[in-house]
Amino acid sequence: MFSSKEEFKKTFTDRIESKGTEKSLELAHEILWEMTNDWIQESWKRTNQLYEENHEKQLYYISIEFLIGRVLGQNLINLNFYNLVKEGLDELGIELSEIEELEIEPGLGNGGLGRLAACFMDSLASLELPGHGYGLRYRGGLFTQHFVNGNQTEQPTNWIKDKNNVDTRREDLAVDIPYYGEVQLVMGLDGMRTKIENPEWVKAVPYDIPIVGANGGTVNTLRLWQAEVSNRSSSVGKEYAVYERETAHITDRLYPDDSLETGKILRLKQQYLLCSASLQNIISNHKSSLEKLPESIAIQINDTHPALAVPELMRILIDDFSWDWERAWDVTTRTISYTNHTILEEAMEKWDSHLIQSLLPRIFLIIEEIDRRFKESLQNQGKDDETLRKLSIIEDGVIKMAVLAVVGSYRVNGVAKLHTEILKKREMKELNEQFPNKFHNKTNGITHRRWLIKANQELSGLVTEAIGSQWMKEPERLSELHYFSQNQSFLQNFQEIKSLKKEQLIHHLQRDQNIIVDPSSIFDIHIKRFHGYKRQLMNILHIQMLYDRIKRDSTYRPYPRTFFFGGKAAPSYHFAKQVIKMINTVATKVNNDPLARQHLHIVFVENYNVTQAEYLIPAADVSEQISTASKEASGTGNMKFMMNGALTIGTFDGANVEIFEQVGQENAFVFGMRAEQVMDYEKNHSYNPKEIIESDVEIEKLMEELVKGDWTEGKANADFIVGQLLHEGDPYFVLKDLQSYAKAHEKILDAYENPIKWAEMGVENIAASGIFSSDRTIQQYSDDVWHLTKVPSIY
Ligand code: C3B
Repeated sequence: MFSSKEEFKKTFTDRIESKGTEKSLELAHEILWEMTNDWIQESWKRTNQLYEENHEKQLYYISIEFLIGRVLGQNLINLNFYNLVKEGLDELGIELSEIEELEIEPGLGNGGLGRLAACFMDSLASLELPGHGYGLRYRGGLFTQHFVNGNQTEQPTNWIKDKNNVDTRREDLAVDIPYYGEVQLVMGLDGMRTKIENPEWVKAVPYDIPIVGANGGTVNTLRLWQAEVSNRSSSVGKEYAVYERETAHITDRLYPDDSLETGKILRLKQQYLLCSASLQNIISNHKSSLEKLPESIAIQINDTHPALAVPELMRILIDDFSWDWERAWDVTTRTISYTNHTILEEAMEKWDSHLIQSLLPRIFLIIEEIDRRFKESLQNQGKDDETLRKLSIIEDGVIKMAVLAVVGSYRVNGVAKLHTEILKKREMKELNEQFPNKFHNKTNGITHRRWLIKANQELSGLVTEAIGSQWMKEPERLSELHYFSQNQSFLQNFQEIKSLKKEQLIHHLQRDQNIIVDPSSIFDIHIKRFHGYKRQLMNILHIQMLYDRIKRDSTYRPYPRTFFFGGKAAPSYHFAKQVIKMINTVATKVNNDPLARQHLHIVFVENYNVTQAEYLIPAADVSEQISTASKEASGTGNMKFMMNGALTIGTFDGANVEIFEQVGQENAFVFGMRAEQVMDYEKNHSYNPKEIIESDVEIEKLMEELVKGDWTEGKANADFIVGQLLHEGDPYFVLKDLQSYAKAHEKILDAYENPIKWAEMGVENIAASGIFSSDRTIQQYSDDVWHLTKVPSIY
């Protein structure tokens, strides 16, 4: 972009002047955005040219969510221009961080699954691998959260502006998607074919976002589809205004629930639009060598939301290219692979057959045929009825998307070792036995470029000072920090940076929410979506126990702690919303109690998102990863905290298990039941929370207070929480693990008494975190599943 700071400053000021408008931060933002974009466009063109010339295998990652976060700062980091630009702007009296604050992050994801997809995009480009994303361009994104009387309210996030948008419209690549209509058999030159009569057409228009890899050489594409009216639909079977409204609705919002399958027609329309538009686009680029499709492309489906890619690819090959079934099936099942992200029963997608049959009649026929042929082959193998039932794609009028995805893909993976084992041994046991080599593990990762190099530039600088900069390319080299865990001056610098990041967070919160936090307190942070299994409830119950103890026991005066919460609840998830309400109520009580407030402070960060995470994670001393064992498929926040030197308090769940394995249990605070125990209790229905309450005076007292309404505002909130813990049988084992959790917290306080030792443990965490870079994950996918070849960029 510019070879020196002076050159940058000159270009920047020239461009500002040439606008001839009043100087403002907004104008500075606009100009910096344009300058960065100019540079990116060139690399983008060059990357695409290289891919075309080299005919390298391309990966297409289809995902209903891409939670990319703010873009400008990350692009400057990846282009290696961040410091130069920052210093240049400084000299012109402009704060780069303030420019960055003007960007509204596109909320195109709910949580872990969407953020994982974004990390993967960054790693693909940074490893110079030809991998692109396909997603949807939700106009209102995920909702913005506010608290009113402690209750969550939701508003759309309007991230799309008039100018300087992250994406570029590609009208030339728009495609039409048919919904409804009737399937007709027609006679073609080469035999019978099907055709959909009188469908309702919807136009899918792509918007492209450049994905800038490390050093700016490779720029891949994230293509997001937007639904619009199609001019093929001049006569639809309904009033045109209704058609217009319904069409615009399709990509209006992201479904705000990532843990509950909703079965709504609009969601199905979204899923099909994503799959059909993406596949039409992919096939139009590869139609000259369809036979070789599995050699020239790989398609990864991120969870089952894009599982309609399987029948859609079949449809295209059979109906549009006149292939026979066997040939189409062979190519489809060698092209598509699938990642499973959950074993929660309620999140497993199931679609009512009638719904698919009416909205997507041709797709329905193909799914039926896939199911029929699969069942036939199982019968020929002599499978019993029970196995047949479990393996059927369509059962009792319901289409099981996970089974469709497994049957239709060549490889299937879980996202952490424990999760993959549970899939293979329990949830998908029969499928695993049927396809013994299909299942494999790919433990999730996070991009260290956003979560360390960008979010914590100070720590990143310290690491480089100590071990050189090679770790940025090979993050596993962070292990060299191990030798610095005994180096006093390194430890001291680490502590100073932690304090600085706390100050930055405090400043941010003060500005955003007018909250004042004690920088010398322990920052204990629990940020993620609100869900029963993630057990925010256990955290707040523990704080109530601490409060009681402080009030009761005049010798108990623990070191001050600030407990941070952040996260959204799905608008229809009553349990999660009740827990949010209770946390806010408890916060008011504890924060306003003069005695307790000296030791405990509760901060609920409003509207938790990627931007907030970038403030919170580097400032953390303690990372809360306390899900009910067996429920969290992997978790990725756990990795981000570790990489920033926070210590984990956590259960043996998801990727926590591997984190403890890497860093050693002596450098973490491990507690609670194991997955096996939880699953046994569930199987035998043998957990009774009343036994815990009766045998533990502290918990008994806590329950009495809850029943009395000491911790809630209004009876409904109290009744609900008590009802969950007592009458609903405490489904997430909150009371069961509560004392073991409290003990782990005691250990945290003991450890914090020795600041040097604490810092040492933090450094050990950073040193052990390299393996959790998504560069490692992506390399493993590439080696084992996609078989991509690096395309070195020339610049
Ligand atoms: C999440 C899981 O809950 C996390 O454990 C996991 O780390 C991430 O996916 C990424 O693999 N998940 C999600 O965010 N949304 C879903 N629908 C299912 C899983």
